[in-house]
Amino acid sequence: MKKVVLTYGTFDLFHTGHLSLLNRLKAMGDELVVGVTTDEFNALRGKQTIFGFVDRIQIIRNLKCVDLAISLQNGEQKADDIRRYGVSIFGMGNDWEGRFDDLRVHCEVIYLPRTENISSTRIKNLLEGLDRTHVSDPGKAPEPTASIVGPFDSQVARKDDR
Ligand code: C2G
Repeated sequence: MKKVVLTYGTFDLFHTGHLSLLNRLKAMGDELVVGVTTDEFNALRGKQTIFGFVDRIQIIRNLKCVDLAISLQNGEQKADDIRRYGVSIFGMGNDWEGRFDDLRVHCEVIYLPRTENISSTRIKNLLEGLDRTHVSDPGKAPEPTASIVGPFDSQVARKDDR
């Protein structure tokens, strides 16, 4: 039987931390289903994104490691999604450690280590600190882009080499 893995996220300003998490989750099963938060759900939980839902889900849908992208419209749909897609493993980054343990009655729940030093918030903060000079000469920026990219795991590197 196919092993289906499920995860959820906002995935604003998609970055290598997101990619690493999705690749590691895909490697744990045969199919990866990813739920992307809608703009309405984000508004309810006080989260504002740079990119809207349509752009965020397009990026997720087009990733090699993603088999199906769905919307996450509220906090209550998780058990239904697990049933609907025949999910064996529900996985999130460990900033969510313990927060989804109630789903253990439906499937295995795992929390994977987050990639250090990169996040959508950090990118937003970096962009806020840039002015015209930095945009035309990024080397002069107070925090060069390279410094916000965390260690790229070997699995992602291998996929890129193919
Ligand atoms: N992530 C990661 N490493 C980073 C940044 C994020 O592994 N450096 C992981 C997070 O732990 C999360 C996933 O990437 O599992 C998506 O992160 P966000 O886009 O920040 O999503 P979030 O707002 O945490 O949405 O109901 C659950 C929410 O939908 C989760």
